[in-house]
Amino acid sequence: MSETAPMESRQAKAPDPTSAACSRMTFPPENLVPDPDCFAILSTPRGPGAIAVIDLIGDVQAGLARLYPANPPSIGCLSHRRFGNFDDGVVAVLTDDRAQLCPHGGLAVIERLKAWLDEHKVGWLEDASNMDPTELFPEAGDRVEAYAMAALTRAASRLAVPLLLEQSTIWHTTPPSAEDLVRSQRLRRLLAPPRVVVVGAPNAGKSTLSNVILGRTMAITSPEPGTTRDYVAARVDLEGLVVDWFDTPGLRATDDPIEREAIQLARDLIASADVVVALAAPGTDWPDAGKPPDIRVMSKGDLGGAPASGPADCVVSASTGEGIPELVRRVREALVPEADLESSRPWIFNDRLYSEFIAEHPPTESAA
Ligand SMILES: Nc1nc2c(ncn2[C@@H]2O[C@H](COP(=O)(O)OP(=O)(O)O)[C@@H](O)[C@H]2O)c(=O)[nH]1
Ligand SMILES: [Mg+2]
Repeated sequence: MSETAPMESRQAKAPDPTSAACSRMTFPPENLVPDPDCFAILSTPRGPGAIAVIDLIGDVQAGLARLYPANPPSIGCLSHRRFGNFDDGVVAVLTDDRAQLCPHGGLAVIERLKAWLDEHKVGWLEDASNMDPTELFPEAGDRVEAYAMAALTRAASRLAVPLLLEQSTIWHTTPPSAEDLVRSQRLRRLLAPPRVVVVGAPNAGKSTLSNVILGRTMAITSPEPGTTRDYVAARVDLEGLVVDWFDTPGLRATDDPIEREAIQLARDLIASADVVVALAAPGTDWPDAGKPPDIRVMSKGDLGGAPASGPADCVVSASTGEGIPELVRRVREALVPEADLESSRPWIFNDRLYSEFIAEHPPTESAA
């Protein structure tokens, strides 16, 4: 890659000093150590990856001059650079207060990079959630877009992407109001994965069903009741909605102290669940989950019959795959209804943004 290739995108717009966004800008951000003049923020998720993106903010030119004293990269340039003696990658200087370092991804490289930045007095912001998104995304056209871009970097579900991209337009044409709060809260499940907890008696088929939904072996299944001794969790994409899926030990009375503790953990999990899926095999009872389940599923549908104590919402067979797409659809609908996704009303995806909006646009007497 050329040392002097011009930047093609992400050029910051000239700040409008009269805009609300400008008047609220603070640097360094509150609650953060103000010593260094330049800070780094990891903008890609912490974990293995091909490339990581680290944003530099503050007096970026001063920071880069310390990192590359012989030939500091200049504004508007993309260049291929060494990071200390441990990695190489791309440095993009967007403006005098904004640059990006793109080393190889992975925890070891990031840890080395952190130490290298520290040696050169570039601060590390562990948590960027206190920061004003207009500082992190100077290319955003307005505050709603800046907040939406910040949310996009963390959103778990791909269904969040089109919704976040249209919020700036929607907020301007249809101001958000209290009537949008409940739907907005459900839609936040697209940002942070909600919890789906599967409960049922031992041998109901919870682990077999969970394995089919996850497409891999997450829990040992066996005809021996009590095989799953602790709950097991995995993150799974249910056709665009990412959830944390929990398989639990069978709920039953037991004298085994370890199993009792595991069942108590499962009960705590049920209390914190966004959706509880109760499973009962043909001829068996629904489990006592401590609260009414959101979806009642008869398992082992290939065996025929019906649950002993009341009808099921749907029937699945982990053996034949029957009913699994319908169960996935029901879980999705219970968490984020299709109507929420299709709504053309604003999504209040961030509380701070909404508070600022209300402060600037107080409800009028007639609307109140
Ligand atoms: N016929 C049939 N058997 C199943 C089905 N799902 C699970 N089983 C069997 O039921 C037993 C208990 O299953 P498991 O998933 O370990 O139950 P758990 O205790 O609820 O986790 C195992 O022998 C499974 O092979 C199914 O859909 N059809
Ligand atoms: Mg099990």
